[in-house]
Amino acid sequence: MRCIIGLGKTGLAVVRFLLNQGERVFVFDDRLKEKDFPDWLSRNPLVTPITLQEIEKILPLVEECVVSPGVHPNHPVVCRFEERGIPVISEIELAFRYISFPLVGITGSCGKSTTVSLVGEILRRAGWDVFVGGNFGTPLIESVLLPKPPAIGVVELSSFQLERVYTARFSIAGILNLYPNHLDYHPSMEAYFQAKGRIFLNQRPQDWALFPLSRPLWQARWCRVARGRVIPLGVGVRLFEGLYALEDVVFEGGVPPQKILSLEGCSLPGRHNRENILMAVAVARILGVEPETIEGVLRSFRGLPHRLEWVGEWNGVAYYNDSKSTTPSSTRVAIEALPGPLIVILGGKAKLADFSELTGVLALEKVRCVVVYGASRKTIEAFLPPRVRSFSVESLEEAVKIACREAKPGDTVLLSPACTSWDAYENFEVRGEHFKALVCALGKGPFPEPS
Ligand code: UMA
Repeated sequence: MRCIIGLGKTGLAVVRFLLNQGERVFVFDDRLKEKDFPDWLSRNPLVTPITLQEIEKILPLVEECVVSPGVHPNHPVVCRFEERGIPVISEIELAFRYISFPLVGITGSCGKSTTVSLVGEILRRAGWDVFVGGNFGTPLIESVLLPKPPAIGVVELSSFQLERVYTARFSIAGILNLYPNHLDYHPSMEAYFQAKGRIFLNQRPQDWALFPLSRPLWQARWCRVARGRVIPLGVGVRLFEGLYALEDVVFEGGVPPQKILSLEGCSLPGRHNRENILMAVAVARILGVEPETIEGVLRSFRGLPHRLEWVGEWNGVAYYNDSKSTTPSSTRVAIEALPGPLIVILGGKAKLADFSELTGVLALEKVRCVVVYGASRKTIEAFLPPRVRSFSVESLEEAVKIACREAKPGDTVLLSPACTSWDAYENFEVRGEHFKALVCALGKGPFPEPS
């Protein structure tokens, strides 16, 4: 029998799948008592819930565990199964055993959801029947229960999911970047790197490995672990192979280089989005999509909610919602991406106590002022550069009011918190929606569409 650890989105999808296969399962969740489970699970005689105290009893009956990504590797239940030599796998690994279509896997610390959805859009526009999911939205295992298998799957992969991948193979695998993140889960940056690198683990020589050359720290190591054909990607540099973007033009490296397509009219801001776009273009080109189709999608793609999302413009001031940024690294990327003058709103509940990565970028001339709010505001304040004007308030509501008061026509107000939302909200989406509502109320919205 299998034991499913964690009954959130992933665990429930795994249980549903295994029941569909006629299997009996054990299920474990620390919040088993508090949770309301659907009838198909709580009343099913094939499902046996177990508690921490009951683990010893079931050990001889369990052949394999499927653990949810958010369950820490040092969780006592995970450790007990591992000590006993029982394999503990991720849902991605389980799904792969049943999947008959090729997979494109995208990972990285930032930008993977945007890239995955962009790839999905391009492939759909080109006529592919595509499944898009993974860490972004729908668990991969759900694709196995579709009435008709898709032609291809495009999956966002977190380091948590990749850590427990053993045989899953991604015909096209891309790593966008690597910044300090989830270091409460991975013991070191090296361990985080190793987990991400598992995306290339089962590639064959005919597969494709993609990564930007803009991260010189990691690039040589990606080259060493990649087993497929490597396609380097470059923004603002010429390459002899791979794909690169100079200004608004994407070239395929070679002698002479070939102009592939134009990025004019593409509304995703910032250099990091150029890397996301290049990754998506590379995947699409490998799959034979025509440049005109890619250009069409790039011109109409507006990005994802809460990721440098344009909210509106009021009195000549543009407002951006980047609530998804929960680490200093991704906030740094957001500040770098937007033109000044900028008013930056930071705060919430910090994941890390170190905000030094923001000190330099907040000292840039283009930052007019900084507003910090929420539970970790004192921690953040200690890292603000002396030059910058700053305000410290309790709530996001007050932060928005101050930002609006300080902004002059031509300025941009950016919410990019560098912290989790858990001091005041259920998740980053709720925080982002609240920010948008506050901004719209200030401007007596709704705002006009950007031209
Ligand atoms: N649980 C325990 N014990 C624990 C921890 C959790 O019993 O110690 C239980 C909880 O009570 C809950 C369940 O496990 O019932 C939650 O499992 P989970 O945290 O793995 O969450 P899921 O709902 O399964 O969602 C996961 C991903 N969450 C995480 O990786 C934390 C979702 O990514 C993903 O969309 C979903 O699977 C489908 O694949 C979210 C995320 O924040 C968006 N990801 C991180 C990120 O993007 O930075 C990696």
